[in-house]
This record gives sequence, C-alpha cells and structure tokens, in this order.
Amino acid sequence: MTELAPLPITSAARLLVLTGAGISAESGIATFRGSDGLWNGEDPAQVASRQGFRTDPTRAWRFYADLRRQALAARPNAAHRALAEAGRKLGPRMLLVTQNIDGLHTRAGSDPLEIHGSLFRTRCLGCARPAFPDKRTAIKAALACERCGGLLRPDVVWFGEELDPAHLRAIKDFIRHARHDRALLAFLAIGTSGAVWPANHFATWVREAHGVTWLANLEPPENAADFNWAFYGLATVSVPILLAGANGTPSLA
Ligand code: BV8
Ligand code: ZN
Repeated sequence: MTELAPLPITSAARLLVLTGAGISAESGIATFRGSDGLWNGEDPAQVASRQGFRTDPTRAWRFYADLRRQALAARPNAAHRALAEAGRKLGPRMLLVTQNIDGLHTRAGSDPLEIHGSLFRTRCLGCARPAFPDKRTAIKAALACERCGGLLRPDVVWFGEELDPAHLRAIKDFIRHARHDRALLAFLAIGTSGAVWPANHFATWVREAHGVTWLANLEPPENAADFNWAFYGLATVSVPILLAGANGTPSLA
C-alpha cells in the first residue's frame, strides 16, 4: 500500500476517474458486494436483468423504488465533493465516469458519464418516447406508460445489456486525445470491486496508452494487478487528499 499523499496532478495531466458503489457507501447507500450488499436478499438475475424484469416487473420495480428512497435520503459526501471541485479546476482535462446510478455525483455538482444508467430516469418498452426524469418511490406495482400503456422500466443497464456506445467512445477518445497531446494520462478508480465488465477494463486501456493507474478502495479489487499504486481506506478520507494536487489542501470539513 502506498502512503496517502496528493497525486501528481500537474496542469498538463489528463485525469480519467471511475467510481463505483464504494464512493457512496459513506453516504449510507449499500454497496453491491459488501457484507451489507444490495444484492443481499435479492438475486441479481431477478432484479438487475432483462429476464428478471420480464418475469416479475413488480418485484424489480419495488427493488428500484427502495433504491430511489435510499438515494434520495442520502447526501453527497466529501469524496463526491472533492471530485466535483477537481472537475471545476481541471475542466475538459478530467472525465468522471461512474458505475453508480444514485445521482450523488450530479447532486455534488459533477457531470458524470453514468455508464450503468440512472435510477431517476425511466423509459418505455412499448413506445419510442425518450427516457424521462422519474423520482417516484411509492411504487406498489409495475408502472405502465401513460402514452401507450406499455411496460415502463428503469433506465439502467442490466447484465447482458450493452452500454451506451457513445459513453465508451467518449472514454476511448479521452484516452486517445491525452496520448496525442503527450499529456500525463492518469486513471483513478474509487470504490469499485472491479467485478463488472467493461468498467473493470478501463485501467487496462489506460496502461495500454502508457498512462498511470491509481486505486482508492477499501480492499483489493478483482483487478488489483492493473493498478500502479493503491491507497486503501475510506473514500471520504483518501479522495480529498489524493485530489489536493488539483484542489489545493483539503479542508478538514
Ligand atoms: C455488457 C445495473 C456486452 C443497475 C449493473 C463472464 C465473464 C466476464 C464478463 C461477463 C461474463 N458474462 C457476462 C459478462 C459481462 C457482464 C459482467 O461483467 N458480468 C460480471 C458480473 C461477470 N457485464 C455486462 O453484462 C455489461 N454489459 O457486457 O454488454 C455483453 C452483452 C451480452 C453478454 C456479454 C456481454 C453490463 C454491466 C452493467 C450491469 N449493471 N447494475 C443497477 O441496478 O445498479 S452492475 C452493478 O455492479 C452496479 O451497477 C455496480 O455499479 C456495478 C459494479 O459494482 P461496484 O460499483 O464495483 O460495487 P461493489 O459493491 O461490487 O464494490 C464496492 C467496492 O467499494 C468494494 O471493492 C469495497 O471494498 C469498496 N468500498 C466500500 N466502502 C468503501 C469502499 N471504498 C472506499 N471507501 C468506502 N467507504
Ligand atoms: Zn410508451
């Protein structure tokens, strides 16, 4: 483990950040694979898959309604805020990508690529209406589309579903442009178990582009070998310190 200190985020650096459920844990939202994990008590195939949704849409909607309640009751924490500040300081030299669907990065002031979708958007399986904002939590049964009567579903990416190609293109373009500009390309993964593809491959893409890979997590992830340096500890402690190079000395608030 490496001593916690500000990362060398120089003015020429390009910083790609990936977050997972661990960054929201201290905001009170259960992670997926931790002991209090979200999947505990629910089979992912039953609630986070197209098949599971088709089989029992009411069960899936109750799961996501409960997640919405948790996310709405949660507040962004110091790690979310430090990333939002780094985003303001670095501008286009930083790209924040999240696997999370809880909306906390956005509420902290970031504009993340939500590659697994959003809890707070719903789309229709019956018509071509665009995905629309939806914060309903009092959901007792599967939701029907007001326009066509078709089945509504959360606008999230389930296992076996493709990610938005535009998201993957934006990530690959960010890496390619950094290389083209001969900038220091750095990747920081925060609070993710490295269990899910393709997000668990971003570190490899950066290394193939001769970038440096950093990890801030509670424990070694499945793809620990992909990181040049690993900082183990709570995200609300490590992330503000690691980003001090961009943000200046972290306030202890
Ligand atoms: C796709 C939905 C093409 C919304 C999610 C066989 C082998 C390899 C891959 C596959 C395979 N079979 C299928 C695949 C592909 C599959 C995949 O990767 N499966 C895995 C499970 C084996 N991927 C897909 O299907 C993707 N699509 O590949 O399309 C395709 C098509 C067909 C067939 C094949 C390929 C779609 C992936 C998206 C799935 N949807 N969620 C929702 O309900 O959320 S994934 C789900 O896991 C969540 O989105 C979550 O974000 C994501 C990743 O989990 P983490 O965020 O990492 O959270 P986790 O709990 O695991 O870890 C938390 C970490 O935080 C821990 O390490 C912990 O130590 C740390 N931590 C905790 N507290 C703190 C902390 N760190 C710091 N501070 C703290 N306080
Ligand atoms: Zn419809």
